[in-house]
Amino acid sequence: MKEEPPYSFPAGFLWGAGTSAFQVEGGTAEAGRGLSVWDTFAATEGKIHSGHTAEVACDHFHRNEADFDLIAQIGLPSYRFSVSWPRVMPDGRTREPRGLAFYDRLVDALLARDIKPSLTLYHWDLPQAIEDEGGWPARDTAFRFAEYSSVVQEALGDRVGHWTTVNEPFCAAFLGYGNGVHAPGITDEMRALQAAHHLMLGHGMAMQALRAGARNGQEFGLALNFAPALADADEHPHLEARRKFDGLHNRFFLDAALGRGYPVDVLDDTRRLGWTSVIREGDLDIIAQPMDWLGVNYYAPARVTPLNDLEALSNCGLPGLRGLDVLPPRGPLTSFGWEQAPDVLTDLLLWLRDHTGGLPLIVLENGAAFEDEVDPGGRVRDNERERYIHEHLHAVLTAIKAGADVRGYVLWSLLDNFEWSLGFSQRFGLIHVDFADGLDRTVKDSAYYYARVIGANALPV
Ligand code: IFM
Repeated sequence: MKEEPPYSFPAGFLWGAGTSAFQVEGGTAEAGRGLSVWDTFAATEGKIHSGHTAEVACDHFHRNEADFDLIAQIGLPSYRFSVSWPRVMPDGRTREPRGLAFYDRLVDALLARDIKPSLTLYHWDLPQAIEDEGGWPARDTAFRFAEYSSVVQEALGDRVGHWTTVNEPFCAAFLGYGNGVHAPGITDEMRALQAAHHLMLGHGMAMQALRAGARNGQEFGLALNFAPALADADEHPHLEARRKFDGLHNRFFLDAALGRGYPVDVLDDTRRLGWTSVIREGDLDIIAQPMDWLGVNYYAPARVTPLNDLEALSNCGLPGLRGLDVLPPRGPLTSFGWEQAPDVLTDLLLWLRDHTGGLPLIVLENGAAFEDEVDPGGRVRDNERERYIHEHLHAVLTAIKAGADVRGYVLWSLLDNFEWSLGFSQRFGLIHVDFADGLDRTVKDSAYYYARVIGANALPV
């Protein structure tokens, strides 16, 4: 048998770049769109860096065709985007035909350029009306989410084959309702864990609804963000700190989705908060729907250290975490202050290979923010991002060679965009957006590097 060249990716590997609706669309008051929790949060003083809001964002709502021309020009085979629930159902329940028509045109515009659409149903922009009825801590929200998923499937399922139910339930639950740095800005440990359960229930119900309406060749999965915990020493208190962080951050959502229920150690750590009464009989079976792949979002590890006082709240403010702190990251860092640790991605993919029993994996998010500038010659020489992409793709290849079934890599992000509570201060894009003047787009050098890798389906040797 002919040997594969050592630096090539498997045939059929999914390549692309992603965005999410609230971060890029703008047009927040157009075509009947309702308010989302993020509109409300961004309008609240002191919540977003420099008071930025996403009313215009990248104006992708109006400029998406031009952005898709750039995708085609760069040579990216797929585009991952999210549907804004309040755009297609302004009150979370009632269809808005103009919102659905927007995504209808968007999908057609992608297909006309031979770009494969990859759709995420929930990337955090919950309709404010649903939040007003209790939001994710309320059980009813899971039912509303499943209904919304069917509506989108009915409208776009004839042309979209690649579906993610929920993106990073960890962030929606624990940052939204736990430490309050994300919308809706609530700080309540019990509600954060209840929200987490209902997000997972919503995922399971959406999977059932999507499968019921599935067309040939459609694939469905969930995207989880992993922050592998690193301990400084191989001794009991350090390993215990690692176990606790890893349990809540990484195993909690994963084990439930895989059909193992919530990890017993995490239940033990958090039970006293009184959240488990929301888990009803049958819920865990609903959550455990078979997935076609798992979306793996990876940016950085977390270095953890034990505290002497086991009851002391953790400095990361996550619900139920006591007796450990997260240490400052170690260099090299991105402009976000995140540690660049590609080797940890290899370890994570290999751990997932074993822990999931070989479920296909897609790196659905990976990328870095740097302080990119357009030079006088009109070029963005983002060599740091180029190196970052190279090292992380090398890490993916290493995991594949060691037997991880990784089927794709989707870079975050296509465009510089609204980075949640950090506003426009963090540039993750392959394409520079001039937020100060006219929203002009400039394709960065890293995009051309990425395109060369995709074209060859291999890393340059
Ligand atoms: O911009 C976010 C994205 O919305 C979700 N995952 C992490 C990215 C970078 O912070």
